[in-house]
Amino acid sequence: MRTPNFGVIPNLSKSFSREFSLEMFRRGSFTRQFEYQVKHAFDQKIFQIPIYLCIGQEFNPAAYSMVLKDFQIFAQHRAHGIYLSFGAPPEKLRDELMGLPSGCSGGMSGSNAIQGPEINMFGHSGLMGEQVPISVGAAMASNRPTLTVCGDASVEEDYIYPSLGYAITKKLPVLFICEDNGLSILTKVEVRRNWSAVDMARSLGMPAIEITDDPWLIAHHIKEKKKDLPGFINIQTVRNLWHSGTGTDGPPEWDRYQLVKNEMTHLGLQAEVEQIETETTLQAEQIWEKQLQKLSAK
Ligand SMILES: Cc1ncc(C[n+]2csc(CCOP(=O)(O)OP(=O)(O)O)c2C)c(N)n1
Ligand SMILES: [Mg+2]
Repeated sequence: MRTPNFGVIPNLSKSFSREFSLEMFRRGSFTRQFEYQVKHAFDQKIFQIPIYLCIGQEFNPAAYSMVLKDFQIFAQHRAHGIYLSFGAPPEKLRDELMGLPSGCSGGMSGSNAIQGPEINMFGHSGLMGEQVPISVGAAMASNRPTLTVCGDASVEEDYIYPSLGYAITKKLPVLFICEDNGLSILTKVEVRRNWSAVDMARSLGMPAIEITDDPWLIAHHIKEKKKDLPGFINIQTVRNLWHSGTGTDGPPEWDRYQLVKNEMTHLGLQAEVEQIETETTLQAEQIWEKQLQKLSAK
């Protein structure tokens, strides 16, 4: 069952330092504001490529980035938040979306195949789930800790099962995360399958858990899992906008952004949250304004 409380541990946020919560909030908030700028530019027809926004899911990568250091990263098409949270240059993502040679993939990939060498983030080809076997191969070749993120639909691809099986057989240092927004474009997960990704991973002997997208909960479980990899986490999360583009089909199942703000208030950090929101909004606006002004001056 999908719920914003799946697996929640009461008062967990209190076990993290104030600095941790503030920095995690800053990362999620900046991603959200950056994505709003992308939406704005797209709606103004500044560029007309397919875009895959992560609004609603922005605290997942914020949480990963707080607890994973020096991991190589393999993600799929909805990866702006991973790129930004781990600290790759936002200007290069902006330029990528605008098709400029200064973009993170030389302006050739657009939104769905971004890479960030600065954070060891590898690009994606657009073939759903291909990052999973590739990441397993990369982990085997390098023995480097590896973060592999896929969606609830890409986890259904037939190359995922043997990849997870190989990773557990060879004890490869891979953390697999399935960002389960319950949707493959528009098709709901319950229409597509009657099995769970966690059961699939467990059937191979892979330690696996299912949780909601509370960022403290994610950080807590990643901290545990990374001590003994490989491991698998299925995160129930909510995509607020369309699969591709900026539209919406109505209110989201739950509003994680607001729930996180409520939790920050419980932690006594309301004033800091307001300040961070002001700062990240301004930061994202300035990043986009600069390039848009340059373009209009041409
Ligand atoms: C092998 C393959 N089949 C189909 C597609 C078309 N396609 C692109 S994204 C997508 C849905 C992806 O869903 P999910 O993995 O859950 O990620 P989400 O978009 O929900 O974040 C589909 C069907 C594709 N890119 N590759
Ligand atoms: Mg999905």
